[in-house]
Amino acid sequence: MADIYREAVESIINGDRAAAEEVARRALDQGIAPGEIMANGFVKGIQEVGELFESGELFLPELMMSADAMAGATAVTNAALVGAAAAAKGRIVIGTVQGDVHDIGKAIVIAYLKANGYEVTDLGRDVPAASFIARAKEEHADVIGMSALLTTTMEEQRKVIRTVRDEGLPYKTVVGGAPCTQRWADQIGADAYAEDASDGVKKIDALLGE
Ligand code: B1M
Repeated sequence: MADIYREAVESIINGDRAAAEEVARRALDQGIAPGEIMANGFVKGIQEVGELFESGELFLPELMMSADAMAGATAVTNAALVGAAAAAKGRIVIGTVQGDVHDIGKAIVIAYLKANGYEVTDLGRDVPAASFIARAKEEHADVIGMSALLTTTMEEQRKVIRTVRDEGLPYKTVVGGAPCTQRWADQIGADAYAEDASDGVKKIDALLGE
């Protein structure tokens, strides 16, 4: 089984979308859970890519190819998750904050939420604070989820939370993304911090009393 995880890592490092999709399908055929092949394979691959990018051993075009391969693998594994849902447990609006286009992690979080019985509205990426609020009102949301992958865009999460508080809106707020921490969530007054997709489900279940 370790071999297939290594293949998954390599498909991402090589930026090979076709290989990533093929490995994802093969893993699922072998009975490996979507979350397992993601965590032990593809996510490790994209983390390695991030480190290579940071150290200057890999450049933006290659990073983009790796991101594309990751999107391919995520689409295959997410499709295997969706459909396991029971009745809707609550309504979530979720997006990547303004100035930030990273959305691979958000796609995984959405798939987990749907698979665990939540109705999810994906606001996309580069979402202004005002749009989070407007869509939460429109959708009668229970929870606003905000993803931020850049230290420069994390502040956007605070803007949304401040509006919720200042206007006395009824939404619970959850923040996530690589630079976020429980400490950050406490600092900006978020109701919860989610480390990864399954933690997101756990935290939202707890917030909504599920
Ligand atoms: Co960018 N990028 N990137 N990037 N990128 C990072 C984030 C970086 C850490 C890389 C590095 O230097 N090591 C760095 C940020 C540094 C910093 O802020 N301190 C960086 C940079 C600098 C940039 C650019 C500025 C590069 C440039 O242009 N010079 C640029 C910014 C563009 C912008 O947003 N304005 C940029 C661009 C890109 C691509 C477009 C090429 C691509 C994104 C493609 C896409 O998403 N469609 C990309 C990628 C792929 C990465 C890395 C390598 C991988 C991110 C990822 O997909 N991780 C990343 C390095 C890293 O994170 N180690 C990096 C896998 C994913 C499964 O994890 O997103 O953390 P993650 O999601 C997890 C949890 O965090 C959590 O659950 C998810 C699933 O388990 N979670 C939530 C996330 N959101 C949640 C919301 C919730 C709950 C949980 O709400 C309820």
